[in-house]
This record gives sequence, C-alpha cells and structure tokens, in this order.
Amino acid sequence: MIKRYSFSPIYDTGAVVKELPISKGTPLPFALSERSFTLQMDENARIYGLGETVRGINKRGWVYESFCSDDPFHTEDKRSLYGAHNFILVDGKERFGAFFDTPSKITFDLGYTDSDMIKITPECFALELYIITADSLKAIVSEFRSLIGKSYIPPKWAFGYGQSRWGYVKEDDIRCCADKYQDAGIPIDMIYLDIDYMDSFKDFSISPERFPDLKKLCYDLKERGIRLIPIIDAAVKKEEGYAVYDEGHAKGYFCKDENGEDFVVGVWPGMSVLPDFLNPEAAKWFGQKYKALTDIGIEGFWNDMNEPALFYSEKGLNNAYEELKHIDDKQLDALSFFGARDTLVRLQNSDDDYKSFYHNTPQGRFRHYDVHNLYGYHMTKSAYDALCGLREEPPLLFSRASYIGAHRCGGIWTGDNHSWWSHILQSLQQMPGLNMCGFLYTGSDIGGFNSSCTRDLLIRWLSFALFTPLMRNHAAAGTRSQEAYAFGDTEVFRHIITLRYRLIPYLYDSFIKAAENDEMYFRPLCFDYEDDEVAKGIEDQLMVGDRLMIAPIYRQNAVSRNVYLPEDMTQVRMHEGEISTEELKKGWHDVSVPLGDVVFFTAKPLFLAKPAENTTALDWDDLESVG
Ligand code: MIG
Repeated sequence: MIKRYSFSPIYDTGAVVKELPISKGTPLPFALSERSFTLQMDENARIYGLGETVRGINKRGWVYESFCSDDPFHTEDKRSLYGAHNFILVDGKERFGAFFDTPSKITFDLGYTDSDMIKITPECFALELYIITADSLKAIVSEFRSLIGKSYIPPKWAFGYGQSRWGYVKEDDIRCCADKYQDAGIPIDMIYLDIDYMDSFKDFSISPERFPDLKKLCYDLKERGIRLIPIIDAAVKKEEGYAVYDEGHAKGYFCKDENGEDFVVGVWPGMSVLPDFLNPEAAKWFGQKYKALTDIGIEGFWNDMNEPALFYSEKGLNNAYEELKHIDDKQLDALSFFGARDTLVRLQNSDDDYKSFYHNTPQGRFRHYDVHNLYGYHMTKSAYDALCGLREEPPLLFSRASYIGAHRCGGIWTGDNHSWWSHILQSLQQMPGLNMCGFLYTGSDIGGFNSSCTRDLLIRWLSFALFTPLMRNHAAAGTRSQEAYAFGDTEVFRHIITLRYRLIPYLYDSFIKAAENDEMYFRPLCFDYEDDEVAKGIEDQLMVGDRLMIAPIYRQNAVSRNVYLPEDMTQVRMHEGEISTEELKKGWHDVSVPLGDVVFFTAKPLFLAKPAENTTALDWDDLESVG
C-alpha cells in the first residue's frame, strides 16, 4: 500500500507516474521535529536503499546527503555521489519504504548522530512523501517501483562487453583496440569514445584531424560486430560560429544569471553555457542534436558532467583573481600559499554558482540550487525522448548524474571510482540500492577509473562485473593501460569475458523480468531468505536474477573466501574455460577460487549459451543446462 503525504511541494519532479490522493488521517511512521522527520529505531533495524552511495548494503550508521556531486574520490567519508535517490527501506519492528520526493538537498542521518535515530532533513521543507508498506521486502520495493514507472530496457547488444578509455585520441587508437581484442579472441561489442573524439570538446562535433571519417569507422567496426558509443557532456562551448551555441543562445535555451544573461561556466571546452534541460523546448532542441551522430550510424551514448559539474564560473573566477592579487607583491608564506590554493579549489562545484543561475520551466522560474538534483535526469530524458524518435530501436543510454525518474530513460554508471580492491566491494554494495530505485542498467568502471590497475585486480573485477548489466572497462587519462590485452597473457581474460557471453541469455532474461515486473535484478540475500538470520548480515554476496548467487573475491592475494549458502546449491566453477559443478549444502563453506577461476552458485538449473565473439554471433537458443 502506498500513502502520499504532501508538504506543500514547490516543484513536481516527475519521479512519480501514479496519481494518488493525499492520505488523510493516517499517521506518519516518522515524528516531525524542527523540520526533520525522525524515527527511533530498534536495535536490530536495518535500512536499505539510497541508490548510489558509499558504504554497506545496510545503510545504517552513516549520514548521506542527496546532492548530485562530481566527486572523484569515493571514500567512506563521502555523503554524496552523482545520484540523488531518496528512497529508504526500513526493516525493523516497523517495516516500510519511504520516498522523499524533492528536487533539492536532503540529508539522511541514519543512526550517525544518534545510533538509534533516523533523522531526515530536507533543506527546503516542501516535498511529497510516499510511505510504502507490504508484506515482504521485495513486495515493498515492487510497490515503490510501480509508483515510479518502468525501468529503461537497453538493446540486447548492450549486454555485451565494452572497452572505454579517456585517451583514445585518434581513429587509430580505436582500430587498434578492436584489433587487439579480436586477435586475442576476446569477445567485445562496444568501444566507447570519450571527449577526445570531439573538436575542442564541443558537443556534437568531431575532430577533423584525429577522427577524419567517423562514419566509416563506425561502419567498419559494426561489420566486425562492434558499436561505437560516444560521450556527450552537459555544457556547451560558448563560441560564436558554433551552431549549437549560436542557436541555443538566440533561442534563450541556456540557463540564465539573475540579470537574464547566459550564465557562463568553465568546463572542458573552456567558457561554456548550460542547456536548460528543465525547459522542455530547450530539452527537445538539444535532444535533436544527437541526430548529427545517429545519422552516421551511432546507436548509443553516455552522458557526462551533468550534475552539472562546474570547474569554475566566469563570475567566481573574476572574484578569485581579485582575491589573489594581494600575493603579487609579497613573499608567499605557507598560510597565503594554502589560502591561494583553496581560493581556486573552492571554485569547483560551488554552492555560490549553483545559486547564481536559473531555469525557465513550465512550473515557473527556478533557481538552480533549489532544483539541482533534477539536472542530470532531464539531460538523460532529453536524449532518450529524442533518440526514441530518431531511431526505431531503443538507444543504449546511460548517465552519470541522476534522480529517480531517470531510471525510465537510461542506465547509470557509478562514475570515477579508483583501481582499488575496496571498490570491487563498493560496486557490489551499490547494486541492490540502485535496483530498488529503478536503476537496473548499471555497472562500475571495471578495473577502476582513477589510478593504475594491476592484472590481478582486473581479473577479480571482471569476475564480479561479468554479472552487471553494464559491463564496461574504463580508465582515466594518464593511467596505465588496462584493456584485457594489456597485461601479457590474454587467455584468462578471454575465458572470463567468454563466460559473460555464455551467461547473457540468463542475464538478459533476468533483466527483462526485473524491468517488466518492477523487481530487483540484484538482491541482498535476506530479500530472498527473509527468515534466515545469517543472510541478514551478508554484505558481500548477492542474488542475481531468480536462481543465481555470486560471492566474488575482492581482496588482494585472496585465493579463497567464505561463502554462505542460504539453501543447498550447486557450485558452478569456470576453470580455463571449462565448467564443472559440485553440490553444496546450506551453510558456510570455505571456497577456493584461484586467480582466473570464476565461481558462482545456483539454486535451480541454469542455461548457458555456446561461446560467441559478440552478441550478434550469439546463439540465444542453443543452450546447455548446468546445475
Ligand atoms: O572531468 O570525459 O566520469 O568517465 O572519462 C572528467 C572525461 C570528465 C568524467 C567521467 C569519466 C570521463 C571523464 N569525465
């Protein structure tokens, strides 16, 4: 059952697709105190949800802030990442889901200040609150999902493996990547283009020197079963003569400052402007621009920098220059050195800037800061709506920033993680929360984005990520190469990625069922085994689809781990490409997983396809049963 409580919302976010009457006379599970929602928890209560956040599957014990943030250090002390996913599921003596639908900042103190108290504080006390009850954790999630509408379904080929790298700067880098994968016999379906393909980082432009014939490149690769997936950034270079800028400026489609002038920010292209995605006309106009790329055969995109990430604003930069003037004429002591440095660092993603520009929406003119969490969502929606009209097939589309609602238009990737062992586990722990909030097509940068990857880390990361719908290896410019061919002997990588392809019919089928029935593709064990006390404490295993369980290795040098089986299961092992099985009893097992083996568990028979070099070559009907 869903109850709606309305606290004079000022903006309809579009997250919810069902019209519900306002609930009268039913008390809230929360108490209202000083503009916060509070709840005393019993000792054993657990809290799930919140989508893309750091720390465990059970979110209790930390404080989170929904405010879409471009932060490339996903450490345990962070309160915000790129998404704003305001759904929690409280599982204690009271059991319910709660969705706080507000476009601005909201804080979830989940037993952080006081270990027994939940305290939820919206910065602007104007919101819709939905309380969801049902007789199981899974049923609460499904009720909630029916409230927010069906999840995006990508094309089948998007379940293949993809390679990305910030730093493939020319056509030859892309061809070389394709050759090396195919020469090594490693399956691949997608190669991603980062901002390097653009001319001066201008959206919808192509560098004539470095990518002289992208149409031909796209065609040649498609002949080999590989699709090119370019990036599109939120900000548009401010440059007269650049049609996207000229048109948008003339039509008033960019966000404005308080005087009605285009608000100018510095991002990759240098001085830039921000398309007003909350203005449907502007969104529609920007969406049509993707045609420049679909016309040459592109079928998918990733949208970046749409928190929106701002390096600085013209206004902030001018103020900073003023502040820095005084260091000209005197020697720089330690304090003024750090002061000067901070003056520049503070410019990035500053609240001051977020408070200095405006959106022209059908619901009125809104200060960006007050609707901040909707920007990435509306960028994704603009692309999705346009792409569905431009082509017959649905696009592959995923975004960095998001709000609930965006799950209907695309997937998300979890942004700039690191090549750290802890980030394999972090990624696993993010998946169920994202699924609860509707985001099913998700995955992390395999091998880690920032800092340099190692062979063993990549092997273990792939062994987990072969189960994530979005399976993409991606790395930052300047880091060591981490393609599956970059570490010498490629056999082990071929076996692991081939196993992904053998599993695709099962994974795809599970995904479609989850999307169509408002279910989770990844679930914590206790969602399936509610009465199992041990399952409640398991934070490093997940259920995948209706019959599979994973328990990946995520520690350096580990060659075995403890695995909890909530019932008798078949252990499936892939060793050098060969599959073997073993029946195991319910309970704890010390499972040996030498580097390169992939081990998972299944409660019911599972069907594997024959190995294939890409999804086009995959025979979806010729399946063999294991388990
Ligand atoms: O400021 O386009 O998260 O995946 O490679 C960095 C360059 C901008 C951030 C994205 C990352 C991408 C990078 N981008």
